[in-house]
Amino acid sequence: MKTLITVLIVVIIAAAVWLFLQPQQQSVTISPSESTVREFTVEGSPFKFVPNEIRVQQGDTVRIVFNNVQGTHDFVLDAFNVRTEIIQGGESQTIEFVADQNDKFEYYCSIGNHRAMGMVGTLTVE
Ligand SMILES: [Cu+2]
Repeated sequence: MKTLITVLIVVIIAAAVWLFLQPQQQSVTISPSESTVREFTVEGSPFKFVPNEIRVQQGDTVRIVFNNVQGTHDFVLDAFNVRTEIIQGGESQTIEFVADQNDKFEYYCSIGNHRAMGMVGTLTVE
């Protein structure tokens, strides 16, 4: 009986600690109330991105759904350290980041010479 009570107390303390930690972890990442999520769908095909221009406000959370229409491609944005995996035509992958720098940034496909062939676009953070 004592063991059962001890186990119950430990479980309750663990749950309390867990509940206590949850909101803290959320507030450390980003404060969702202050950040607008902007979602864009970008299509990749030989050898272009559509659209090849994206505009957001500084502080926005940017979600990019990369739809690969044809070929083998990825979507890379070095400035924010995000990239999709290399995916095949018909596949899709989503990346998300906070646009915390104010400037123009190039996104591109890192496969072979695709970047030089025109698989580039500009993200403008205003
Ligand atoms: Cu490509």
